[in-house]
Amino acid sequence: MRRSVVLSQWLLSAATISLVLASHAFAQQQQIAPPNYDESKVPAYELPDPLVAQDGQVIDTVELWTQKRRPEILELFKHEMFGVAPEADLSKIAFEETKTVDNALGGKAIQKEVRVYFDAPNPTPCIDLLIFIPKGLDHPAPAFLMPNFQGNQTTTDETSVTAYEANDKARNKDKDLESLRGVAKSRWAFEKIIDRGYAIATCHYEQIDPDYDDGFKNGVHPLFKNFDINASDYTSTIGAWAWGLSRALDCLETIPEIDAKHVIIAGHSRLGKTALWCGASDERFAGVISNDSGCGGAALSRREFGERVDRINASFPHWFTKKFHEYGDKVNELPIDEHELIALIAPRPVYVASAQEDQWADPKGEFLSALNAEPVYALFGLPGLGVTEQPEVNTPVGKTIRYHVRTGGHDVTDYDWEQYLNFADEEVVGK
Ligand code: GTR
Repeated sequence: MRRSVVLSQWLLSAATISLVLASHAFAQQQQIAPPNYDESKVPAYELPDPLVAQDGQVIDTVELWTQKRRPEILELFKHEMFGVAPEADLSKIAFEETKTVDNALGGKAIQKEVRVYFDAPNPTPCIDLLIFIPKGLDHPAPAFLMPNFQGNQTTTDETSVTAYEANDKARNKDKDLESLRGVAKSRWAFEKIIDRGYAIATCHYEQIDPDYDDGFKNGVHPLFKNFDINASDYTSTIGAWAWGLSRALDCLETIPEIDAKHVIIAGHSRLGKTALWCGASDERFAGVISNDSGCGGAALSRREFGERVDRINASFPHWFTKKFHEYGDKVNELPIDEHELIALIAPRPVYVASAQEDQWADPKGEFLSALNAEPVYALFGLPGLGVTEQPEVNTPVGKTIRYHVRTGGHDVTDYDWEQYLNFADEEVVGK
């Protein structure tokens, strides 16, 4: 009798404690501070040194960087932020050319559409790559690979571009996707890109993994043999998008008109975060462009300016690992920061771009990441930004590491493309 009273009292207090803990966690979740846009309120911080190994060894040669410190930092980014590299059966990747148009973009380009199957012979998951290749070149074309947000048909008015068909698991399955033709065309300077002698490939990012927290069921995750929902470092959705884009590069490698040794991975916003991780982890990419990637991309987490780690994890729980959720209120304990994500790209060229009105993405934090990646490029004898203060608007700076902040808001504009094409010419293709 007495024992059961004690037991029920214990159960009651255990229930009370868990209720209190649960409501505390709930309260904490609700207590995400409003974003800070005041430079004077940026906390003091010390960045992890990319050139000091975890055992304290100073990294002062390319060999030490490549053999020791780079692998360490890469592992940290996997375990803390983006998740482990997927183990998938690459023999099930297959490509099918679904369309070729010989005179696209006013006759300047060949348009190809290639379906990349991730689990052949199963029809899904797959991505539909839209590729424009300049005509009349006497060499394979260097290329940009840049995923899109709403489907290939949104990137252009060209009616030859097949409208993306949402499968039944897609978020936008009920939308009239044909009606979206051309809605994002201002972000895709296709003619300019073709005129400068570059190919461009794009696909809808949610064909790789739908962009919502679905318990990692509806995209490519079920194909990853090492995916463990209970692991703190499971492959996140950004990790999955990056993996899918590497498969798109596998496909580009099979197209003779494309110079696959000169493919630049580019992305805007959440896809800028993805481009950085994709380029950092897949060294086949010859260059990387981060357009307004912000928190979890180029912006330093420790500045806690604009969008912060606690907020991004609350809004987009699937983007990063479970482990990354632990750092919301203690970013100073992160063993990495975003300058090291850029450093992982060295010695390959990288472009970090910001927009003046895009304070949510912390333009200054994006600049400071690029700046603090310089010591690693310097090990290779490579230059960097050439300035120590964020430049004036519309004033691109740098060699190998480039940066600009343009006027305007969170977007990809012709101005941005102009700079990316110069970067591609001068840094990637080396014309
Ligand atoms: C925002 C998010 C940003 C950025 C952006 C986008 O809502 O807070 O980190 O990724 O979305 O991808 O457009």
